Amino acid sequence: MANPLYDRLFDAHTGKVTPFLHLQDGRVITHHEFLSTGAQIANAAFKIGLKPGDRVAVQVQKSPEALALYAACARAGLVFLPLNTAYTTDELSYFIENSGASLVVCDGKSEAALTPVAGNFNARIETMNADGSGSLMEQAKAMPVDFDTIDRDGDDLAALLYTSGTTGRSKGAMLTQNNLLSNAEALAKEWRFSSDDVLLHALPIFHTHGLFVATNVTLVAGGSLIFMPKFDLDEIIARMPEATSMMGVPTFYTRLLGDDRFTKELAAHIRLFVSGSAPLLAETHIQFEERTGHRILERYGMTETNMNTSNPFDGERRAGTVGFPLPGVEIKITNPDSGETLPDGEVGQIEVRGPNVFKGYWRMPEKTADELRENGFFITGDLGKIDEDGYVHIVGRNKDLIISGGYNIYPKEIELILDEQPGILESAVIGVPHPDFGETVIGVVVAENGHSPDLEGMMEAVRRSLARFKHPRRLVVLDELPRNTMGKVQKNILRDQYREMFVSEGT
Ligand code: MCA
Ligand code: AMP
Repeated sequence: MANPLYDRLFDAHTGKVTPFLHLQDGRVITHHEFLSTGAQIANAAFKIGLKPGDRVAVQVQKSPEALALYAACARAGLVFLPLNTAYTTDELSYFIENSGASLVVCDGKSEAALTPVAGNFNARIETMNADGSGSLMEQAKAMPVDFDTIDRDGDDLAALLYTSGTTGRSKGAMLTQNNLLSNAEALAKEWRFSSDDVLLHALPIFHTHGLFVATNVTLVAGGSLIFMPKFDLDEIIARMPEATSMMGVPTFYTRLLGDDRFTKELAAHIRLFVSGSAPLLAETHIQFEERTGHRILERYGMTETNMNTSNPFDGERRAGTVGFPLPGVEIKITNPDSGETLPDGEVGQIEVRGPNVFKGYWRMPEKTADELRENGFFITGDLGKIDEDGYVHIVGRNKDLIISGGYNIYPKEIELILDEQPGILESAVIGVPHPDFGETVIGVVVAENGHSPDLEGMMEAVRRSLARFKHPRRLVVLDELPRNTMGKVQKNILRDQYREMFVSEGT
């Protein structure tokens, strides 16, 4: 037996004193040091009483220790459940309950608020702060730097990542060791990653992009990361000359283009810029090439599937497309009503099958059956077409989803809160174009007869429940919502009506 994910991503670097993490303060952590910390955390987790298969819910700032916790989970057969640092206690409560997590690791600042929540669901709580201090590392530091790696099958769960849904309830996507490993290997090969690569890492490590794409690809190739706590334009510009590659959401690239210090010379050492998580405007792609001579490589993925398609490393990186299916991945375009495959060139729903596709939603067999067909094809909810040269184009969404700065926001979650407010009859939450975030959220509300809505009170209710990035940037009051003859709210009409609201604004 073995542990495919740990063996390939981490254990392959045992004993290497080559740099793995270059930190902002100039410190360098070698592969060996990183793996030793991971082993200590794995020992501490078992001492606490965790067993293989247990879920570990993690809401901590980005730090080398946080990444070592991911390595520890892979090694100890624990299921890593990373959570956005912006989530509120209400949101976390749901994830802890639904996942049945045995351990919650949080920042020391959230400990007081989360202790009762963890207690309600019989989870233990430990802390990990941005500087690596906290109760978990205190225990880990007293532990041996060796750990007998737990045997795992490729089909065993490695991670549980929550993704919101159109009904407003989040679902835990079950990702196996093979899902993650097959994708990391395919991407590293397609994008020609090697041990010489130094990746500028400014993405958060609680989502697929920063954790499984940027980190796993670098690990599988034996390269290193310039590991930044967050996207900070000055820091990115300062460190870019040391890097060979960068991955980001489109906002990263539009922010760079907005700064005159970002020049061809600054980007000269980089061999590859990758964009994903949200559509990259063709205009950004073109401007980027004019400024730097680089063509950004755009790829397409999802939490449930890791990466599905990529523009070619060699060959034409076509603006406005997401390239070709990755090796081993099949894509088909189907009629959303009948499920029948459509000919190339026609627009339909994108379905995907391959070793990257998740195992299903945690403890939600009906939701899994709705989206994952018995023949293995996953219905992505994205609308697209395949052109005559085989490039996949995403042309829209068959799901009510807003993507702001690379974060997904499901309107239903916000509408449920707005609808509950006193004097509100109904609401519709929509995404409108935004120069910095790509799209941003606005809420359209209709008051009950005779009421004048308390907009500040409504925003306060949203703030209490939901992460900041989900908050509507504006609330608009209408007498009624536009509806079609079937009575369905026509969000497209609202989107058209308000599409100019933010176009000339900065951030
Ligand atoms: C921060 N804020 C946001 C966002 N980020 N609001 C809306 N959308 C956002 N994405 C809030 C802040 O809390 C702040 O609130 C205000 O907006 C302005 O913050 P600012 O300082 O400008 O933002 P920032 O801290 O610089 O963050 C922007 C960011 C960040 C760098 C674009 O959001 C980011 O790193 N995004 C990456 C997301 C990502 O990794 N997505 C991958 C998901 P206040 O008004 O209170 O100050 S994985 C995925 O989608 C699939 C699998 C895939 O294909 O990759
Ligand atoms: P998530 O559920 O956070 O994993 O987000 C997945 C969604 O992000 C996909 O279903 C797409 O709608 C969107 N997405 C990811 N990459 C791209 C891209 N390159 N272009 C357009 N949309 C994308």
